[in-house]
Amino acid sequence: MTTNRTFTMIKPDAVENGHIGAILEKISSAGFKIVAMKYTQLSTRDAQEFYAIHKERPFFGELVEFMTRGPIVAAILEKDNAVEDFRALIGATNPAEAAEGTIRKLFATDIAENAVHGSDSDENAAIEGSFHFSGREIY
Ligand code: RTP
Ligand code: MG
Repeated sequence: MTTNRTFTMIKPDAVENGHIGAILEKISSAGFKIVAMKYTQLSTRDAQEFYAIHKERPFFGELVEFMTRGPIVAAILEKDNAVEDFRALIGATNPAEAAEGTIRKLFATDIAENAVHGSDSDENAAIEGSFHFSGREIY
């Protein structure tokens, strides 16, 4: 994966609340091209592995339970400066602190159920994209 890509998930809360279409529209309007996408559900093991970096945090159990409770949309997005620009588009982790117009401000419930994931570095974007997609699923 090259450095003009990032990885995202539309999380179970946003799927449950019917926001898939609106979130994809925001992503597309902001100039991101979808190069891979799937509708899927994480197993407990998947979520524990995906969020392994947070395994010592007090919210880890709650995070794994949340991320596995229903389907998600996983996607790889392409744009110049993708990682940084996508983090700006989604807004702060806590929607109460997220800027107006950001995806989390518009669609998140709270700091735990915050509608979307965005990779935090080029290295993690590559790791996370490969976690969900094989080379043949990326166009
Ligand atoms: P993400 O990885 O999902 O894009 O979110 P992020 O970088 O903005 O936040 P991070 O610190 O990586 O946390 C990962 C996810 O864990 C949940 N969380 N819950 N209850 C809490 O205090 C708490 N803090 C974080 C959120 O779902 C957060 O996005
Ligand atoms: Mg993070």
